[in-house]
Amino acid sequence: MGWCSCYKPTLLLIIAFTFFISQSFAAKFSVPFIWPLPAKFSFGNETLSVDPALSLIGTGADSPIVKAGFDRFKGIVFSNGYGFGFVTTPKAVYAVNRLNVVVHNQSEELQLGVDESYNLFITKAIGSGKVTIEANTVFGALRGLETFSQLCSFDYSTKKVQIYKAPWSIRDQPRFPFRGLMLDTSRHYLPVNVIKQIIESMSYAKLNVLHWHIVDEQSFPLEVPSYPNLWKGSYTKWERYTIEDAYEIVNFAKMRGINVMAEVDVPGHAKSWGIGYPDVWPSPSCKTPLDVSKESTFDVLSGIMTDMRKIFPFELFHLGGDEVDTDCWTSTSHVNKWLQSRNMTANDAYEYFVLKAQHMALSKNWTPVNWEETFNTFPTKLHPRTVVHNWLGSGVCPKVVAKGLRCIFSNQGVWYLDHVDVPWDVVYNADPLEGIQEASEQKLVLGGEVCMWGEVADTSDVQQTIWPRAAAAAERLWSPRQFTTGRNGNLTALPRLQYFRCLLNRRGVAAAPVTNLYARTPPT
Ligand code: CP6
Repeated sequence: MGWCSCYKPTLLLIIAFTFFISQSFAAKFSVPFIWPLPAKFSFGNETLSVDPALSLIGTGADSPIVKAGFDRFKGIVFSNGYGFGFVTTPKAVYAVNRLNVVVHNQSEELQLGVDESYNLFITKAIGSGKVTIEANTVFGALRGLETFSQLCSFDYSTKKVQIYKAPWSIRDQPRFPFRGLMLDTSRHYLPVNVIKQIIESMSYAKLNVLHWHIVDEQSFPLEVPSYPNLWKGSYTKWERYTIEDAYEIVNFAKMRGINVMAEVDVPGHAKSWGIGYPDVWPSPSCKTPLDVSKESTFDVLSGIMTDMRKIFPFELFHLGGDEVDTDCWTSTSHVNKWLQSRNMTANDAYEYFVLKAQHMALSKNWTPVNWEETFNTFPTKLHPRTVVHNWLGSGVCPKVVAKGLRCIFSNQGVWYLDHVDVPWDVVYNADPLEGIQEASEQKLVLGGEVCMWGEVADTSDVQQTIWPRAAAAAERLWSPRQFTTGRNGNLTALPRLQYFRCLLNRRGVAAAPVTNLYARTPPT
């Protein structure tokens, strides 16, 4: 039996026995096959069939975003044989013919903290069924559609799409507003269509931020009209993103309720800028970090940001600031002279660069995000609106929020997907609120992000490196903590994640098996 046929859809019954010295304790609970698990759910014992001619009604039908989401839903759910017309014979009778989507606020503004809550009611009326999705925003409606799609499964004996265990009542909302996945298109170029496929798969797991680490030292693939030689730093002239490509990616993501957070990592990780503009290097023999002593370096940065601001409407913009080795600054004579004339140490200059970049981003009405080294090196100097992005271990977010700044959790030991030896449950059991007790401080943790660094993966294997482990983080970031922690989480997550991984496979996503047994110590 293959991995993908092990589990009957819809419901998992867990019976756990824990034996103590003189007493036995039994816990019994049922959990639906919905990933990530909704905040509140209840269900019954009826089976309802769904009409392949299902129509969308309600105020949601007025929204192009909801309508497009509904069409994607139908493409996924009714993918079994309907093109041949077997099932849509006039004799076939379906319980559910219409989907009523009620959206209270039609605004299509997608920003951090957008209301993604929804209610999903699947009821059995006399002789028929009724499905209602109710949401405050079109993006909440999309989340409800995703959940609905996971409750619909093709039944091979009746050749109908069925909803089991109706009536359903689901009231759902995310635990964190920022649920990210990072892609790195500098170490390996990823074609636009591949990025779109990854965005599409993110929507299945209700992830809502694509962190696009576009540029790094190895290549500069993005078109920047103000500095047209920058993308000469791409690997080849075919491994590039035009402005139109970037716009297309942002729009494709928005249609799925996903924001794109672009990154320009400065002053380290920027060597590729110098292929087109060698002046940004301290010298031709010492190329990183960017030359802090020249105003022209900041002109290039400003030009990049001005052009990118037109394509990236998300309020967060990532300025990097990680792994800055200042040796080239002190060893290059004109830069060293500049430091001395200003009575600055190399670390002062690192701070100067980061703060200048922050100021630029703020003046363009962006909120700056920086990797944690900036906070570790000059914690009190960062702008108060800064979002600190953790990666070095798990210690920094508690310190960041204690100082009143906001934090994103990406501990490299657990949430770096390029570390292929980290098993799914280590990803699953990490929690962004670890070590943070105060409610006021917990609110400053925006959420977390899994990072798919590009040194070790390209188009050939990026999806199976991301999935299913990114889904483990996605449930951590969406579902209530008590569902995912302790005995309940440990007992139900594995079979449900195996089911979700198969769902990804059915939808064409090359998700790997959940358990990489080679990463385990063998049983004794
Ligand atoms: N590139 C950039 C990287 C990494 C970082 N920044 C990185 C460092 C260590 C590991 C994985 C990735 N490749 N720009 C750190 C944020 Cl283990």
